[in-house]
Amino acid sequence: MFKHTLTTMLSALCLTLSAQTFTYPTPQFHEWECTGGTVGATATIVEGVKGDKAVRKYGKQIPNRAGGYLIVATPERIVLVGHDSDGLFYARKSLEAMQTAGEVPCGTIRDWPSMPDRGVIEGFYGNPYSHAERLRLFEFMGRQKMNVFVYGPKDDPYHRTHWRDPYPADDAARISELAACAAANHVQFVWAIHPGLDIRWERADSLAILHKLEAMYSIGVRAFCVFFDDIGGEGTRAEKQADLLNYLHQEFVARHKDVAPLMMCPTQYNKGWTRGDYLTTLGQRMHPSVRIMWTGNTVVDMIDKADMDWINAQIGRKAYIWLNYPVTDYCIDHLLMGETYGNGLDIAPLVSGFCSNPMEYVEASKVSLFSIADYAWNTEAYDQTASWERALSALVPPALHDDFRVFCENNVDLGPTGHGLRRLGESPEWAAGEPADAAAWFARLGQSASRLLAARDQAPEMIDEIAPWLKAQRITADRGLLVIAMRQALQRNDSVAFTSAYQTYATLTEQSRALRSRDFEGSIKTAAPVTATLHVEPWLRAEAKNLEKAYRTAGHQYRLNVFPVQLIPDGTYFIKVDGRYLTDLTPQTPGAPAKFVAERDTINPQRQEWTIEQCPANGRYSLVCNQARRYLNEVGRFGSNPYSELWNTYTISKAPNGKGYLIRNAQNGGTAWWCTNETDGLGFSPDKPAVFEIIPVN
Ligand code: LOG
Repeated sequence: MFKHTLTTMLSALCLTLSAQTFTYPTPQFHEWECTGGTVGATATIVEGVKGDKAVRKYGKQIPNRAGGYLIVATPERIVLVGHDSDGLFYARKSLEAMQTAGEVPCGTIRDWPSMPDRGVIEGFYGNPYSHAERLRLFEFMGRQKMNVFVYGPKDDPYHRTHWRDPYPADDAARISELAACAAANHVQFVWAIHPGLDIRWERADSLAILHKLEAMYSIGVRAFCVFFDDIGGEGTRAEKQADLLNYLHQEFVARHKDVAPLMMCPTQYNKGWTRGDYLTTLGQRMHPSVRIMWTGNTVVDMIDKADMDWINAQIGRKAYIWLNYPVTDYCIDHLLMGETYGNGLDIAPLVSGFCSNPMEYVEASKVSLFSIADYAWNTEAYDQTASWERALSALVPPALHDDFRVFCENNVDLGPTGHGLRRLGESPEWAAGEPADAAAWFARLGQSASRLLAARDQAPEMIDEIAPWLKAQRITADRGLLVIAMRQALQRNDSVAFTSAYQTYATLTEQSRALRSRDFEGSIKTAAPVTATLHVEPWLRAEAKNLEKAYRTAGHQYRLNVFPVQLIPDGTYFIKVDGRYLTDLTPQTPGAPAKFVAERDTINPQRQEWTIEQCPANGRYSLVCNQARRYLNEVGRFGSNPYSELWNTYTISKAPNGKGYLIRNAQNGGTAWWCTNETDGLGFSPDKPAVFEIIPVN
């Protein structure tokens, strides 16, 4: 009785702290049989859990799964029956969702979770969530039927760098409140410790961890995890990690009646990083109740059945998925607001849990978290688009829905990164190139950003987070309109209008580059928001450059100085160092190195002739040898992969003494200066550039 009252008080507390919720869409139930008609406004509600007298007659219909529930709705009565107290809670959440969506149809719902653990892992580098953000998140998770929150922010010192130290009293009180609020929302609060950076495998450190766990227990935490990710050296030893977890299992979990089985994140937490017998050692040596986390084939990956079969065989148990999506700590200039897709619909029986590591922007992350919750609850029936649509209507009021949709559609892809994940579907109207009415498209893009910024009060938490990206969106829209104005001016031969549009375009581009998201002093830096980077931004840059070229070609002389300096005009050149020519000596050999040769090649002069062009999209230069039209790649060879603007364009600058040029790899090709190597080929140096002559061939 007391427990019930306490829980009610806590959930009231959480509700008063919560953000506004909007039309909450009806979830996708496992079984829903509608019998026609709707439930009357004065219908009575009967509640119970399996075995309760009031609901005894429904016993056989209740799904026999932890967290499962039954709803029987007739015009006069709604019966909510949980398989257990979680199930009853979910029955209430489903009823609430149906009520906010409209009238409740009569019929029978049988529903249960596909995956046992479904949740969020605050495991990113960057600003940890604030206390209020976490309280709001737990309420959202309860509504979405997520049941696990793993607390492991990389930038909480008491989690990682100063793991041995106890939390100061204020922090401890907040964590205690978090654990209680999570519980009130049927979310298990899992506190993680990250000792691997400096752990010593000796008794003092085992005890230090044990004491820290006991301290967290004393403030109400009942579930624990040990992280060994992103470390090197001593901490990475599988047998030592396993022994530590076994020790904690025996000395801590087994001695408390109410502590959940342990979880751990291994050092080799993805297949790409798997070496030797690390995983099998963990699997064989560690107590079978310990759940082992796994991010997939790489750090950032979606998970399918073959992946699960592989890892489960290694560790002798079902892996607990740590999905690195929509986390952006490795691509902080982007927001990931698109559909959540790519995870197998057949893996539910193979996982022990499924948690998402989100962005440091908690509200923006909810678009994806909403869908991950849908996916983990009813995996087989998951529909990425329908779920995304439902998420949008749950997260902003109806009046903002269309504008928010435009925003989300234009923040989908994360661009090329070392982790390799890309996301399809951004700016859908641009998928096949410039849309028929690009001006209307840009106008709508700008208006929707302005309206959302002006509507801040209607969804303050969300709009405050995305405001820097909305500002970027507004500038992108204006730049788009200016590029179209340039095109029209050129058609009219109006050089004044053309150059002034260009200048405004250039100013806005600079303004956009100067935008910053909120400050952060920890392990990652402030984000410089970018938007619509998959189709629209490259189009803008290329189009502006092409129009400038067309303007020059048409013979306009007016204010040519407004255009960016092109150090090397597009053309054909010799590239020389110390009097030697850069040459394609072996044009038939794929991937052969370019060589420096002392003599002019008079038989095949094109072997030493290079087409140098400024890339209209990024202002850097590509270098292509005229012998076989092969481009030079970032390791000084003739590339055999498809040419890439990101990898295969170079920065060219004047040498400090004004004679000759320095050439440098850029962006994905790294930042190495070009020099020469011992085999007469191109070398690379972090600090000793060679000075090249770039001489026009004429
Ligand atoms: C970290 C994680 C980070 C994520 C994405 C794991 C297990 N650890 O490469 O804290 O948010 O990748 O950058 C990680 O994923 N390391």
